[in-house]
Amino acid sequence: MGRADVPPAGLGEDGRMRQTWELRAEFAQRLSDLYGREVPAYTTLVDVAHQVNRDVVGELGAGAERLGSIERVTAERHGAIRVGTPTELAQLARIFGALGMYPTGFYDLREASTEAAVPVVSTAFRPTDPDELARNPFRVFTSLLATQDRRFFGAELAVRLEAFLARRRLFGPRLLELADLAEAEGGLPPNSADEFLTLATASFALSTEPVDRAWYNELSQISAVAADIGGVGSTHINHLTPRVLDIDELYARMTGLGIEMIDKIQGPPRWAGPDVLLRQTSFKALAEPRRFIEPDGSLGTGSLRVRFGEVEARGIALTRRGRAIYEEQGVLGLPTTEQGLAASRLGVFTLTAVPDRARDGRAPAGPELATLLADGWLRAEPVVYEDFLPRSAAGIFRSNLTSDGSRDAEQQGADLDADWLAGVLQRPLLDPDDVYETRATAAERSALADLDLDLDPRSTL
Ligand code: OOG
Ligand code: NI
Repeated sequence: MGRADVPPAGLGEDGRMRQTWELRAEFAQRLSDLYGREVPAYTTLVDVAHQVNRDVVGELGAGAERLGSIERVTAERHGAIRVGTPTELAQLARIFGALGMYPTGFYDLREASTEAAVPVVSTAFRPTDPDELARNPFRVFTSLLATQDRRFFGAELAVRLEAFLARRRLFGPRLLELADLAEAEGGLPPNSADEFLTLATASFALSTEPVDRAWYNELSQISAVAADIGGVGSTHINHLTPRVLDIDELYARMTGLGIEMIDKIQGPPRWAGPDVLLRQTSFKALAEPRRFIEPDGSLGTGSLRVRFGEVEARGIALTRRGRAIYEEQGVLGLPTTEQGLAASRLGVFTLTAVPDRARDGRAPAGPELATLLADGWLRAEPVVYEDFLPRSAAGIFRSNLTSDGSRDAEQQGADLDADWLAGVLQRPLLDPDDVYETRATAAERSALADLDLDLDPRSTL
């Protein structure tokens, strides 16, 4: 047998390269299986979410799929992961890079929560290309502990905390090597894909290593989030969030099943207009058995409540102007129809020219968007909000903390901004508004070209 007949080493049956999106979809599935085994109530939440979605589709038909096909919505999840050091976050960025998920958005939860101590800054790793989102929109809200912020961690404690974190290794060299390869090649051959996904999934499993009780408690005094991140030797998936089409109904059904939910649904309230941005709620963190090393050195048992079951409903993305109105006036400052959101450029939409509209010899009066929409020259498809809301995120963190922790307002906070985070990540940190604007503007330009019109210079979002 000549060399050419020998199958390349390490390839499986079909030898077909697993593409980036397939790795992402498979990773999301494996994480979901893992988390379902670890937190059985998650499985209940997913079941109830799917029932609600089926009912909404039954009631509304195709209208229920206005913001994504039922297949996409059913498979859709976001995860939440928390890490302790810039090195850990940069490594995580390589793993997510292999899955086609790029850091998007800067969320400073230290500032978003005035009541509770939430000493983290966060980003979301997610696909940004519309086709990639359609294939699998898996995203992970990822938080980094701000050990350098003296309002939370005094200098002496910060030294011990940073030393503790520097000793642990969350992601091994083989995992990172495969991640880099997958990102460079746009995928992996099946055997390597399997190895990569196995190692990646395992690094987010809850560890059975005993927790140092005194150390964990010391950090808990400052913030339960600090203890969850810096009090243990590994990371884990905190929650995995399914998407539901009617979150009020889901909240009621979960409560009806006797499952204790947090006080409220975060984000915009239910209203008469179209769903916008993001609404979230969760069941309360459950006690999970853990082993401890007691202060006297003996091995003990106990439990920790850190993992909760979040669920979300996604709506239409808002433009910068739309978002500013929402921040000032809430949803009641927004138009109550999709057409109104599109025509006012407060919501993000992709425009398409209506085919054959010009057949009767008429031409559009001009490039004015509201008129083109009203006269039926253009059709507007809503763009779903793929990101997070800092106040909701802080609210979700907070409603699952057993205490508000403490912070010393006399101390100087650390200046951690989006540029700083990009430096930590060692890759560009995308701005969600830019991502939406690029997509909407490209669609608008091409729709107008189809009508022999130029982009309206006022069309910037
Ligand atoms: C993240 C909390 C925020 C969201 O979806 O906004 C969050 C965490 O608990 O690590 O999950
Ligand atoms: Ni979440």
